[in-house]
Amino acid sequence: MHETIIVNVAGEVPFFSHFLLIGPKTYDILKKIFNVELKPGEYKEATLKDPRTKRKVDRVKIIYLDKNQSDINVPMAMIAGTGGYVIPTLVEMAIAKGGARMAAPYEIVKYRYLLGSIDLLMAHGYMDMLNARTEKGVQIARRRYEGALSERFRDIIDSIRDIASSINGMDEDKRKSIITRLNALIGRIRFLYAQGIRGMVYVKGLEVAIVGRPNVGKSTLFNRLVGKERSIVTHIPGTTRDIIKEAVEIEGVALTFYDTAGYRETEEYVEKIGVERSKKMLDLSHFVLFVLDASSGLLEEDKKLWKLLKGERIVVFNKIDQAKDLESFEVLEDLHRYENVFVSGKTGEGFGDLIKAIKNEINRYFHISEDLALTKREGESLRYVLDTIEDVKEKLKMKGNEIGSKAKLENAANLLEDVMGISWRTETKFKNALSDILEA
Ligand SMILES: Nc1nc2c(ncn2[C@@H]2O[C@H](COP(=O)(O)OP(=O)(O)OP(=O)(O)O)[C@@H](O)[C@H]2O)c(=O)[nH]1
Ligand SMILES: [Mg+2]
Repeated sequence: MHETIIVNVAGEVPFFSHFLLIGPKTYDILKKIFNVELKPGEYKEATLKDPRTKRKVDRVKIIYLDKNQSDINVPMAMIAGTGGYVIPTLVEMAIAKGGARMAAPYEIVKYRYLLGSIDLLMAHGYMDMLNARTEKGVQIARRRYEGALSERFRDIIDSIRDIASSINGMDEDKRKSIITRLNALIGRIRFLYAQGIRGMVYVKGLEVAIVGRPNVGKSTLFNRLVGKERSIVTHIPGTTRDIIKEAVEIEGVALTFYDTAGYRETEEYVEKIGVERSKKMLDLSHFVLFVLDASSGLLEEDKKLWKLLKGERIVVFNKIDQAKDLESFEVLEDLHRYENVFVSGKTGEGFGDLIKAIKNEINRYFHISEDLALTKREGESLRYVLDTIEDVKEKLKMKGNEIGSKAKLENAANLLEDVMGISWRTETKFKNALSDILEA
């Protein structure tokens, strides 16, 4: 670390300011600003003066740690003050006197990574903690930050390398024993994979799109579900154009509902874009609320959209206050494989059933209590490693594949190590691994 950065720890609290100054110039900068001798590890009081008016801004408390005392091997200081003006004054002076700069929230964790005290899995856990939506989500993220996932990755890497190194001088017994070990390893990776994919839902929540043809009442239902008049409702089909989202918490899980543009074939330019976005939401959602209009009966567009749906869904018959022709819906294939609920967005009738159906969907994801989570990138890498090992297992059943198998296993181990970011550490690696968070 060659820069010196200022971290505003207390954030926006007006009557309390708490800073960290971190980096090689920490000592010099503090000496210039406060004109005091600082001894490592000692507590010191000093007066902060405005550089222009020379008037006293605040009496601050400083604790300076040299590089041996600080946990990231870089000098740092904690500075606490009470007045609101400490913030701009101190920042201004630290910049002017020593070229320090204000740090982004993720920078501490970046330095911890670059300096070797945590890996990328842990770094991601730290950021997940800041972004977690529920208590359970924080717990999972914290375990990751503390290294629980890294430990599992290391075990897997060690096992892979161990097995790879024992592939030589093969006789039948050895071949059998290696295949047994590969089987056990496959089981472990599968378990971690399944657990981690479900676990991430606790951190990030579930995404639920409300879909249906125009005018069936999607926005009306959306507003009721999120408890506010967020989306525009009119009698005109094609009212909603862009996707509108809002999060609520149900059963300790953060659900983000997406109100989408009504599905229909249209040549109207803006609406067309909206419809494309709705279609995309079908793939991104964990499940959808498919809305039908009970007052109009089934239309051609309902049928078309039904055919586009692939995943889990709750079928919501809306406008039940004016229900007419419910039989017409029976032609939808597999209609009764999914939960059917009957509601009125207008009167609120049937909403208890809808919430119950949503809770059932949530429970499908959470029937096991998870304590680890994987990001998409980590999940894909594990998946790849799993496929590789299964492939190696099949190949090793026959003679003559030993050298190739050994190399494949070694590559798989290297890939996992790369996901952890521990073979070598760069800023680019950090940014790539956390891009899902940093760019959000
Ligand atoms: N009678 C009755 N009318 C409803 C009900 N729910 C919605 N409506 C009316 O149906 C019309 C369309 O409602 P929206 O919520 O805008 O429908 P939408 O599906 O979002 O429509 P688009 O955004 O155009 O796709 C409005 O006039 C609503 O007041 C209901 O349960 N009963
Ligand atoms: Mg709408």
